[in-house]
Amino acid sequence: MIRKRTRTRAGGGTPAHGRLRAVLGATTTALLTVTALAALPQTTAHAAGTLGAAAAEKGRYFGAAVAANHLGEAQYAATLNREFSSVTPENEMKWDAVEPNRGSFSFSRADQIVNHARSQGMDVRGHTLVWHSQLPGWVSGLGASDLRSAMNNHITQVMTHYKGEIHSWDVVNEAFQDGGSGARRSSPFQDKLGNGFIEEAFRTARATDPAAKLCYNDYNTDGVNAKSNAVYDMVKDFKSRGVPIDCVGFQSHFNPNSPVPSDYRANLQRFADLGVDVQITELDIEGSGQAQATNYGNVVRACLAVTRCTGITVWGIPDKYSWRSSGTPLLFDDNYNKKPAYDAALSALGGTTDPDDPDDPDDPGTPGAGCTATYTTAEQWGSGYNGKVTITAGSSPITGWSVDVTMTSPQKVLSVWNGSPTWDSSGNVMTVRPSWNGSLAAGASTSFGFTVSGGASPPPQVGACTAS
Ligand code: 9MR
Repeated sequence: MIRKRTRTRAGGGTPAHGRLRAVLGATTTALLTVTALAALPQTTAHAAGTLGAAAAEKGRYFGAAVAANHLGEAQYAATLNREFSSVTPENEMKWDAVEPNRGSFSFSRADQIVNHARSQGMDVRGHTLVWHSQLPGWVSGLGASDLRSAMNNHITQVMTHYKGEIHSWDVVNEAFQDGGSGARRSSPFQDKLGNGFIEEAFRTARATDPAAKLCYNDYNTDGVNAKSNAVYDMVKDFKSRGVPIDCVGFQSHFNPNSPVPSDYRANLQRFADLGVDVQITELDIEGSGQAQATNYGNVVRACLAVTRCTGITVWGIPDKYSWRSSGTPLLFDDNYNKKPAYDAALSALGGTTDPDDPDDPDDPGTPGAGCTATYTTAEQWGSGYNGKVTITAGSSPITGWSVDVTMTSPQKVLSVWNGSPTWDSSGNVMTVRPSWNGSLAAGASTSFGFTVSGGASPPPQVGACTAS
């Protein structure tokens, strides 16, 4: 089972925000002791420097879709941890991932994401319980009465496993057809159970985890059109009959053929006016440069203009891992540099990049102070793997480095080469320093390796590189 929630970022308590508070505290104390300065208001002008912290100051979350197999990549984890206050498992909670065979549930990859999120104080969006896609063949083969009980059992089992851990669930995903018909999409659920399957799924979900917000989620519903009208009518009907629904997710996958609609804000608002929260759930906008940045800024401003728009999730972190990577639709480039789109989103949230933030990869910082650590799995076998961490000096030479590598029990490190490890008391965290390879010229790299037994997954968590 998953550890229960111990703290939350709701209301602005991101780690980044915590750092900001610490800085403000120190600044405030210094100013108070130098009374002649009388410059206290300056401290309040210090805007949040990350997406999560800036969104929190507006009472909202800023999330990312996350894939479990990237969590071991140091820059991926560092960017996620620094910038985002919510995660959505990109594929790991879908039906084919968690119940590949009837009644046989497999939560390990989804748990990896939830555990990571919880350890960072992030919220989790559950995605998704009932969807026609990524649906195992055994479900499509069932007759109506079996399908009904399989659907309700799936919802109950998955939501029970994550009870208390999920802030919002996409209970039903993409149940309406594209185009002008406003009809329901053909699917095993629609075809065998009829329109009532959506209502039944929401009722089962509410009975299982009454604390989770229950959302209907879809795409091409971002502006006012026949499809969004059909969803609107369904939500209105649910609200009038007391069918439990709390939120509507607008996926917001935009590209030149499907641009940000001019009535985006108005559409979000009309749903909010029905008495549900609205969330931007899978945002990505193909493009580059200033045009892309302007679109991102407009989407963020639309959410902020709607009181019940409670948060935004982007569908991935760096462009290279996007489902539409060729369209470079995300906020970070392949090397995790912030794009103009990032700056536009942050600035629309009221934040600004802190010029002195040492965690900011765009901040040149103190010359010579830096190094980065990048993890890859070099070999893998049934019960273990060889890991490799590459250390690269920043723009100036370094004479030493250190990196924390954390294994998941019962995994154990059997040997380390090209690095000297020391261990914490749990035996799970090793701090690796150079053996012979501490001195690196500016931009030069070295690597160390290690053999792990006790499980081929999950990969280790590799912390930030500290240079000396
Ligand atoms: O990003 C997901 C991609 O990795 C999967 O291959 C794909 C399979 O259908 O699903 C993608 O995520 C989808 C999301 O779950 C629902 N809305 C559309 C998203 C993009 O296809």
